[in-house]
Amino acid sequence: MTDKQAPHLKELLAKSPKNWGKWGPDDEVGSLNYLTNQQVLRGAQAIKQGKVFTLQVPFGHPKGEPVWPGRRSSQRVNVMDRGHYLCGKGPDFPGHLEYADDLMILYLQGSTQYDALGHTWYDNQIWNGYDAMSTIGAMTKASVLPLAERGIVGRGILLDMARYRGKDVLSRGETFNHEDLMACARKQGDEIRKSDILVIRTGWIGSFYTQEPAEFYKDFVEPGLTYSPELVNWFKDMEIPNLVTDTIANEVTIDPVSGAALPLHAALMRNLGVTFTEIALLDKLAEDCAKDGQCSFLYAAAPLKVTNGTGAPVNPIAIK
Ligand code: UVW
Repeated sequence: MTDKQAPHLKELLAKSPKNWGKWGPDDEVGSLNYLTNQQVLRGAQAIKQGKVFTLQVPFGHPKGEPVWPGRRSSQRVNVMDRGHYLCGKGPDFPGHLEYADDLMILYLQGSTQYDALGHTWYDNQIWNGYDAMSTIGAMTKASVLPLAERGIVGRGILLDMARYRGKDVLSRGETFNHEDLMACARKQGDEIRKSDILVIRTGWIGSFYTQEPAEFYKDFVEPGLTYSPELVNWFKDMEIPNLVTDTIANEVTIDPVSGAALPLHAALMRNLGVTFTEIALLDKLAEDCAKDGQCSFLYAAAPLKVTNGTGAPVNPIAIK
């Protein structure tokens, strides 16, 4: 993953814009501030048919969950069930009510999830300029909790980049930029509007379920958005609050121009406060949008309230 030629993000992003301080010195939700009451109502106006789509990958699928290399799928253990009662070990409640219980161990970044704004950084500072020392032991600044407490609701727009390029799945390392997103929206008969929640489909996460893990993870370079100063300025000017994709890391893994890994985590999340929703499953929503021509919807999501969490699982909902 290390590319000795890649510049330090401090140099690459030396002139890149920042929203630090824009919402005060204590802000921990960044560009979610753009999702005002008016934006929620604008999202509600996108509901035309009452169709509901849930966008989370399932926990406990026989193949596990698609995860960033080095992380592991969740583990669920049944710790109470009928068997406990059969061998006389179940608690005997007055009235003889019985129950089943599960315990789960999971990476908070290991399924469909919101990254906390402090999840990635460079140069010892996280979102809003907080010291990266605040990540040690527990994320005491810009954790996922403030995002979870606020909730994320607005107008979502699906940008089906795979279908736009005539493919089921974009190729390893295939890139696109904001111009491509706008062209895709136009081809779908819509347009990206200010403060829209961008929901970008590449087909990548869907492909996890149709091939062997060795093939999926081989030469791991996901397709996705690629860094340029113009793209970052566009996100800033468009006041984009939230980037949702069906990839593990929301951007091409290695920027083919600079050689840096995940520079948009730095330029968008750390510097502009754009929230990232990763590992969404968008195939059913995309199929329906292609059929009925409606690619905008009310997007609503609330990650789990994990105090000091670096991220948290979520099951976003799109209502068309
Ligand atoms: C990393 O943390 C490397 O990526 P992600 O944001 O996908 O969890």
